[in-house]
Amino acid sequence: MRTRAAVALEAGKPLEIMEVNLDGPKAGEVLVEIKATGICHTDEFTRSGADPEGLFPSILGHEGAGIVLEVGAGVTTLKPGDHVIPLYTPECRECYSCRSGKTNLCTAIRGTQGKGLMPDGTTRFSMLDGTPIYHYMGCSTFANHTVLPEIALARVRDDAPFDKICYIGCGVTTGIGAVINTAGVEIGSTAAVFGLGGIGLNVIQGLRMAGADMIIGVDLNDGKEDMARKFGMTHFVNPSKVESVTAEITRLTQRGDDAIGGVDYSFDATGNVGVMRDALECSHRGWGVSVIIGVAPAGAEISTRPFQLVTGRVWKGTAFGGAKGRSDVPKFVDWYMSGKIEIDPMITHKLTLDQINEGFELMHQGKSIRAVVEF
Ligand code: NAD
Ligand code: AHE
Ligand code: ZN
Repeated sequence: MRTRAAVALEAGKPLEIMEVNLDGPKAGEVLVEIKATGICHTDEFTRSGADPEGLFPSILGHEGAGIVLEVGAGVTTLKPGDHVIPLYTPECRECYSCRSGKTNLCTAIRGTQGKGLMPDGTTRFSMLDGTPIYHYMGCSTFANHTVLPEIALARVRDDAPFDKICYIGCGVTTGIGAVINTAGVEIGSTAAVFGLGGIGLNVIQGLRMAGADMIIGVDLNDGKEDMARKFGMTHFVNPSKVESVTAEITRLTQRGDDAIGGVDYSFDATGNVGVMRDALECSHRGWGVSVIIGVAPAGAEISTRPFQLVTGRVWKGTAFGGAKGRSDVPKFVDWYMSGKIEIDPMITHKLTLDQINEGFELMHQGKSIRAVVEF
């Protein structure tokens, strides 16, 4: 079939909207009509050329929602008409990683996924002249239709709006999951969140759900403060307006019986390795846990004095908030539908596929939280 897609032809160039060829689903695969997709900073990371795994030409996008149109041979858990959310972290429930119960990082298809291919080592997308187009994160949601492995689709309830639940495909689950699954934040905790964008706001939402007392938000953009306060942020620090962000957070968290100060939990949602260091070093001596969510450019490395870890701080990372996609994503959708979590205010812009590059510009200008493309 043919479908319309935004194609990343070259690193650093705007996406180009065009008709592309899409082959039907092979065994174990599913054809999905994408109804809506968010634009996550990771799409920008890859579009820009900063992703060491970036491939071109490719169809980016990994935060989508849609409807199953057709299933390939052997698919048993999905049927045409089912509403689904694509999963860049699949859940096969059979590989060594899934069986371990210790991680959400299913390894069944990670090798081919990182090469922009379906599990059989081929691509379903091509240009009208026959040039193959790579898949992205196994999802390629910047296309009106896409093909995914069955294990990379979460079936969700039929009454949930696509233009909101697409965000559960990455940002919502990553932010809330980082708090609940990765950090395991307890009631009464203190926390700092670096980067108040599409992920950081969901970390804040997760911290409020977990019962944190003090939630310090950190962002270079003062324009992010109001929205973050609506989601539960109690204090705001703009690092460009203080001498040292770690000293400021230490000062805010010192109490009568604790002259040391520092947060119980911190989160990096910027992708900046200097910020990751600050996030670790503002966590409390003896027990502070710092979670890296941000994705850093090729070649970037983190550093700190080992003494920071010797004295009890723990550095962790999280992918997709530690969530197991097929098991957990339907629950996130239920939480949204019952009002337990909020999504609507974070979807600040709605665009058509033809306007998708405006979504990237809004992100750069710091004007959007999530721009969602509706097909
Ligand atoms: P975003 O662009 O919406 O938000 C980033 C925020 O960080 C912005 O508000 C920006 O002003 C702020 N910021 C940038 N540099 C800063 C600095 N030096 N100090 C303080 N604030 C700063 O991006 P997003 O969609 O929220 O994504 C955030 C990061 O998380 C990206 O690196 C993205 O690739 C990554 N990410 C990781 C996962 C995962 O599973 N680990 C999932 C989704 C996104
Ligand atoms: N390709 C990059 C890594 C990018 C990365 O870390 N991706 C996250 C999800 S970001 C979603 O917005 C992830 O899931 N990582 C686990 C994995 O297996 O990719 C690089 O640096 O090579
Ligand atoms: Zn993402």
